[in-house]
Amino acid sequence: GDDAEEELETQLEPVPLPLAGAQRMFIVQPRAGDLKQRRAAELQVAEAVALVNTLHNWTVVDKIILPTKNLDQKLIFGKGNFQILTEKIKRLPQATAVFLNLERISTLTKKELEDAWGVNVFDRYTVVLHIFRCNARTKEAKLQIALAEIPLLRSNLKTEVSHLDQQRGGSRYIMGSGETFLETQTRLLRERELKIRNALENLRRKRSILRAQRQRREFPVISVMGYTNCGKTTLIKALTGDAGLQPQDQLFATLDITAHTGYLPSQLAVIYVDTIGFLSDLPHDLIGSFSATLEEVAHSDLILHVRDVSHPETVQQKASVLSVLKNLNLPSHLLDSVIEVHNKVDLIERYEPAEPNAIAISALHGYGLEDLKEEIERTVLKATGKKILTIKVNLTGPQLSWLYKEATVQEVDVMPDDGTASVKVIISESVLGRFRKHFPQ
Ligand SMILES: Nc1nc2c(ncn2[C@@H]2O[C@H](COP(=O)(O)OP(=O)(O)O)[C@@H](O)[C@H]2O)c(=O)[nH]1
Ligand SMILES: [Mg+2]
Repeated sequence: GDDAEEELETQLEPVPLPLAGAQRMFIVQPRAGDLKQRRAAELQVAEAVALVNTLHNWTVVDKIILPTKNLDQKLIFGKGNFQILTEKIKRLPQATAVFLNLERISTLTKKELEDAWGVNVFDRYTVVLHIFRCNARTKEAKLQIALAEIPLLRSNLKTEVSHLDQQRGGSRYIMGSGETFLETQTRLLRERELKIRNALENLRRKRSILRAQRQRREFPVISVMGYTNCGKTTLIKALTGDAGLQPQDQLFATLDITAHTGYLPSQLAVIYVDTIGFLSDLPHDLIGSFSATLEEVAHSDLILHVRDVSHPETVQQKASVLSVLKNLNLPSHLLDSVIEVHNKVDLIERYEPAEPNAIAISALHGYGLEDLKEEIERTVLKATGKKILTIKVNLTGPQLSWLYKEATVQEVDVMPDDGTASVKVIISESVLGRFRKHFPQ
């Protein structure tokens, strides 16, 4: 029942990671070998910057690209470059952490670098995992993250134990059970992993029931998806203006900080949800957690697929977004109505989309946004079954204020002679039904 479930949830509370709270990051991007890799490294740094900016209390203080010959070896940088790096970090006292943009660094290397630099050092796996964790809304997503943390805990454990061994001159750290410390901890981790897997299995069975119980929402929800750095946040800002400062946002405060109110050309209010960004070379262990954080997308009314069409890998990126979307078990009407947005067209001369239905914009310069809003409105009205109607109301009664409250009033055309008004509203079938019932004619 619910009690057992709650107990399990507290047991599976994610372990605290050192990345919680505000971080001011210095990004270090190792570049393999020859100069041809320079452009690739620049793209990787841009992605890392956008990744850090995903969380509102993280900032980038500086970034650097450094060549390395030893990507797979213990020493990541040559002596000279390591010195440059150490100097640079010393001159950045405000930095709280170094984000070393490699998929994984060993716990040992991490410790050595931290000793040399005097700040925390994080690899991509840890950073990405933390972002996923902050984006996990559903129980399932949280469990997926807990699962992805297991390998991290395992490798921390190994280092911790070898550290203990060095201190005590042997591995005779024996608990009452006759197990060594390492054996006990390894067993606990294995048990934790098993529990998480079982809980996930149970949730999957229950999920369809939960979904059916979900309440109908009043405002259409639009999920904005795409690769990290493609311009999702810039676009949402451009579409909503300073909506974050408007009191209306309190209506959505329960939803999430990444939800923002915007208005379509006919004054229909919609909520834009900034989803977690796709990443190039997502570590394999994290694919499950990534999809789980996107699960909520299934409950939106419309998906905007934003592409950075100036990116050299834009075609592959599109393919991988579409393939993830297909695997999310989205309702087919949602999958079929995806609006493809081609962003950053200011970087390409005379851009013409290859896809006939795509909308070319520059979120940064505000180009193409009116077309986009119109397209969003058309699609949202269709998806939500809302209609734009003109209703005649008697001004002596409460009809007009009822409509203001329950629907979106666009225009009121008063006829002074007979005390009525023609009211143009955006209204759903169900609200219209209630209106007719309240105010029979
Ligand atoms: N040139 C250009 N840059 C853009 C455009 N839209 C976003 N950017 C830049 O791309 C980077 C990533 O944007 P952001 O909105 O944070 O991407 P997100 O990771 O998808 O949320 C930022 O430096 C933006 O200024 C655009 O239309 N043109
Ligand atoms: Mg963003």
